[in-house]
Amino acid sequence: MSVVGVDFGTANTVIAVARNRGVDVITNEVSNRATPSLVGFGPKSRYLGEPAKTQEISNLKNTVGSLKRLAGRSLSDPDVQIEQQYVSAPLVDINGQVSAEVTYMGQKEKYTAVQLVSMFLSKVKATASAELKLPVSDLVMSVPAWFTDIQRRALMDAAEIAGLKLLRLMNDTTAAALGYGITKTDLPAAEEKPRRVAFIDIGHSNYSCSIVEFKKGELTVKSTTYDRHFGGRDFDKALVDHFAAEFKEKYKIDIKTNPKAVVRVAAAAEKLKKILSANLQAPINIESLMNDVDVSTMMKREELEALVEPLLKRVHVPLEQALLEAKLTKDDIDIVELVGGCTRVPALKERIQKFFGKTLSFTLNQDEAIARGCAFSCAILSPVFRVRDFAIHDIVNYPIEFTWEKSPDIPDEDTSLTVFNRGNQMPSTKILTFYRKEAFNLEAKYAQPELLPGKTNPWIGRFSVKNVKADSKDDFMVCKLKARLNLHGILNVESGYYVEDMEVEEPIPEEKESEKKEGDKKDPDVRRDPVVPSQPSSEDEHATKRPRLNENLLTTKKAMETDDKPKTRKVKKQVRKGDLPIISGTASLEETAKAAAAEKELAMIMEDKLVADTEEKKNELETYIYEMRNKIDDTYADFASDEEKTKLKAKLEASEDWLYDEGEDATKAVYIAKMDEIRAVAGPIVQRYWDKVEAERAAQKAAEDA
Ligand code: ATP
Ligand code: K
Ligand code: MG
Repeated sequence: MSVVGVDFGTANTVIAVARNRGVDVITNEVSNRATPSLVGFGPKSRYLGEPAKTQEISNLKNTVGSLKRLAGRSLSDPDVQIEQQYVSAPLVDINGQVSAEVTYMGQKEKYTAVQLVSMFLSKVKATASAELKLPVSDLVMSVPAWFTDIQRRALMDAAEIAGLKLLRLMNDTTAAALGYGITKTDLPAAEEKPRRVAFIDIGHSNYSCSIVEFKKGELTVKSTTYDRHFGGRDFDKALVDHFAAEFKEKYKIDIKTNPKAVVRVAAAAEKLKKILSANLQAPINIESLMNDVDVSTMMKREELEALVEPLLKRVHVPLEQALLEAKLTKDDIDIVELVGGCTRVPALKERIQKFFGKTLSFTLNQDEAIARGCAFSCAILSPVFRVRDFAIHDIVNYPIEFTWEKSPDIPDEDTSLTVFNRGNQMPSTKILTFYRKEAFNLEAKYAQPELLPGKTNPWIGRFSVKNVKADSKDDFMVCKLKARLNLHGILNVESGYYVEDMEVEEPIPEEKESEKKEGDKKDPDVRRDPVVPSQPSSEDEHATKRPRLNENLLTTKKAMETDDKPKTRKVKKQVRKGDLPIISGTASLEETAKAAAAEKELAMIMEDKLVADTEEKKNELETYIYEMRNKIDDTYADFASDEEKTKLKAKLEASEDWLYDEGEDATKAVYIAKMDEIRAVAGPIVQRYWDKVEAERAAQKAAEDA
């Protein structure tokens, strides 16, 4: 079984795998340690990753990037309109989901962002599988901490469609923190002051900061803040705008009227930007940019910094907010760790360093830290690896509330409750208690829509609780619902049950008075306040353990612990009497839709494979023709009669002519057949040659043995 971690970036995706000796980042088919997060469509097959990048400029209309930022969004969202500036294929709508319209195999097709992500993840799967020489299924993938429920569900669906099992969607900076902590042997002990590290990730589109406390064997995220539109691409765009104006004046060309020219300038601008991270000035030259005009100019680092000054002015904002929410000051931060490609920009480093007033740390590989953290997380969650236990306490970024219809029987009942607050621990389970006499519905939604990206709909899900009825005395059924913000940061009402008050005998606890009080508090006067979030988050499972169910387990365990006959007492307890079925409606795809998409994806994979195999057979044939032509008058010259030589040469020539004419675009079977035709002529000659080689070898061995 495979253990894989994936940093699915806006620009680049990095894949790490856990193997016996540790965690390694793997290379793709062209030996790169990062793969462009791009999907392209061609006349015969798709281009996934590297080939999509190679084809990009000649195939702009059919190439889609920004994949992760599109998944789970709607076309009308202003954020998606921003994204369209960076995506060369036209974005369209399918049933409320942003999609791209492309030409694939000569047909106009529309694919949802979820499908596009699953196409890319198929490629990730193939890359990892080729490297590991194993089928790949389990993985952990990272997302920006600000991703909402619907975005996270979209990525889960995409992974499933690609035949992957996502064990955890992990926040980017938390993954970096795990990679940092799990390899450190000098973390403070439980009773010591924790080590506090600020992790700052600035990538292609996105900037996040997490303040994390480390102790031996655990990390606790204290705060995570972000600027959702801050990254390398903003630098590139500032440069493109600058050069567009310069070229207009200097060369009288308007690149903004020519999409291909814009993309070429953007690619050159990105290169220039990288050079300016290490040099004070650099040239930019593009041949025949448009209208046969060659362009050439210089830029100084300080000029670039002036161009992005509006961005640089915002650097401190997430940092300040992170400290505020963690209730810490700059002096409390022991270490500032930078990750993400854009943190190589000297102006950003300077501003961050100045903000914290301390030397920055780069102990993590900036490009690989997040993928490595994900691979460690996958190893922790996977049964195949034994990993040092490391608990991960992440936090809730958006408060979530439940709302419900007022019960006709409880006139003064509230109809909403915020159950998860920003800064609460995540994952976490809360038990909600309702008093009802009939089936009821509740809805979950984000309590503060203004915190959400763009114009995200705050709705999360609708949950219908069935089989609820009054008891024989026409009294309320006590319904308990388990609301869980899970390892992925996705909310579900996972199960429901009902309880009855019963008198049970239980041992009198000798110690832990405080715990007893907590327990007593758990069920206050519920008639007035029908929804009681119980289970303090400190009791919740953490990442290193399998989901562990609580409350009820606790009671049964106590009831069973009667072996050593401790003193007991009679107490009134709520005892679980039966299950309540729950029907959930969420933003996840329906099973049937997912299955249909998975089937479609599989068919496209087969199509791609057939095209690749055909190409391979064609190349084999071409190589074989050249090889035979060279060898027939050389290596094989003494093993063929003149007549045979003439016949083979004629066959080779005919085959070559065919290959460059009608054979240019044949099927796999036809290439194989052509190869067999030549082999039929060449076979006896080659055989004679090998017989001779073998005879010589045998003779030599006999001489040696004698
Ligand atoms: P995101 O995290 O925003 O989704 P990502 O993970 O794909 O995106 P990274 O791979 O961390 O992003 O970083 C890519 C960005 O870093 C690109 O904009 C790239 O141009 C920029 N970058 C890489 N190296 C340098 C450098 N030496 N100087 C300046 N910028 C750089
Ligand atoms: K990345
Ligand atoms: Mg990134």
